[in-house]
Amino acid sequence: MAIKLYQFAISHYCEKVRWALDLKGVQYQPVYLLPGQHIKVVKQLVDQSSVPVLEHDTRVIQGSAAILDYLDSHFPEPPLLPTNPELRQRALEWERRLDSVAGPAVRCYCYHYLLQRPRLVTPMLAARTPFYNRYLIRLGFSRLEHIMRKWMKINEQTARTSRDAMEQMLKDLATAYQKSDFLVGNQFSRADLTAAALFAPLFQPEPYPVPWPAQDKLPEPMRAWLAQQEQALLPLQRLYSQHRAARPA
Ligand SMILES: N[C@@H](CCC(=O)N[C@@H](CS)C(=O)NCC(=O)O)C(=O)O
Repeated sequence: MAIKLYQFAISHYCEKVRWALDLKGVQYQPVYLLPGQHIKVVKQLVDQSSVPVLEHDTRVIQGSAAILDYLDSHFPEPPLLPTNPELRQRALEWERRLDSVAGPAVRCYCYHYLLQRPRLVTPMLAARTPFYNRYLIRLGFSRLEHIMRKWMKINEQTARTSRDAMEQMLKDLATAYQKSDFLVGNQFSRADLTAAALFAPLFQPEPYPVPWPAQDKLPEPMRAWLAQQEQALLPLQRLYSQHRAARPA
């Protein structure tokens, strides 16, 4: 049976898994879901509704870190972790911190501003799903915005705390990348992959399958803050261009 990845095109946790699959050259069938409509589909596979979810034969794995573990054990080349146990531990610690702090902060901050621009965010939310979903979203946009803000606790205050959390994390990453090309040891690992994938919405790389908005269309506070972060995002952009293999045709 083919490997299926249930996902949102826009989700940076899903991008983490897409990247790992592409890096390992694993062929898979992407199942792009529309936020909201995904619940019914995903809950047929697992109890919780969050994506990414990987289905392989009879196995269903939910959550980007668990999926990376699974991929490394079933498709070992190239490995996503160093062989040295201490370095492995350090890579996993980076990943845990990035998953729990950077992931939610990037999402909260970006949605806070993008939801103020329905025309920009609608094609991003509906990316890779049937074209009529764009009209569905536009028709029910205010309700969708309300649900998303309530569910993910997105408001002016949480956008500010998310911005501070991202700044701290980007400082720590910049310090690490000044010392070495990689977060752990002397090879690319899932720590680097996680950092670059979770911050990718801030530098909008080309292989990420959403129509990124032009910078000059973004709300001014977001545009100004992104301009300030340009330097700090460079090491992550470099990782992206050097290690993000394109999806096999
Ligand atoms: N820690 C999880 C986070 C996954 C997550 O937050 N997924 C979001 C999209 S970015 C989601 O599916 N939200 C909708 C839901 O939970 O139903 C992971 O690493 O996969």
